[in-house]
Amino acid sequence: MKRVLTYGTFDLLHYGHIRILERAKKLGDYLIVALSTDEFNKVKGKKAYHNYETRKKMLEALRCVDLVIPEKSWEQKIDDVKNYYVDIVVMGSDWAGSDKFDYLKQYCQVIYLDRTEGISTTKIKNDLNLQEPINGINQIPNN
Ligand code: C2G
Repeated sequence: MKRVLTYGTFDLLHYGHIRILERAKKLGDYLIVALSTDEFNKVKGKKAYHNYETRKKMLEALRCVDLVIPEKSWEQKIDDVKNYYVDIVVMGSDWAGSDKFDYLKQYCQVIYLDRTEGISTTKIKNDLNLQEPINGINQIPNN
């Protein structure tokens, strides 16, 4: 059982996200997504359109995702790799060589996959000229 781990905000889920998740899954048998919490997004300087619970539900609905865990800090990755017996950490090529990931090579494989050109959450927001969400209308119902 080869276990793969990836990290991200995955806001306004789009085909660039789907492509990296599907390619990551193909590298092993079990895919864990460490999803940035709303609080950690603030640390990253990001404000997600969907909150953590909504982003988590959307990822959990994907056939290629086996488990979603919270990403709460930059420093949790070694513990994640050890606690979840991770064989491979996968990230998009925009993270290639980053000091946020390359150090994990002493604990597991680190693979960077080509980022999908032409799509990003920021592009979607800009193209739609999205305003701040009106409370409640953009959350997945609990049922
Ligand atoms: N991605 C991609 N192609 C795109 C957009 C994103 O391959 N067009 C990949 C990114 O490279 C990343 C993943 O999708 O591997 C998630 O992207 P984001 O949600 O933007 O995550 P990011 O802000 O890069 O957070 O600790 C690491 C961070 O949490 C990563």
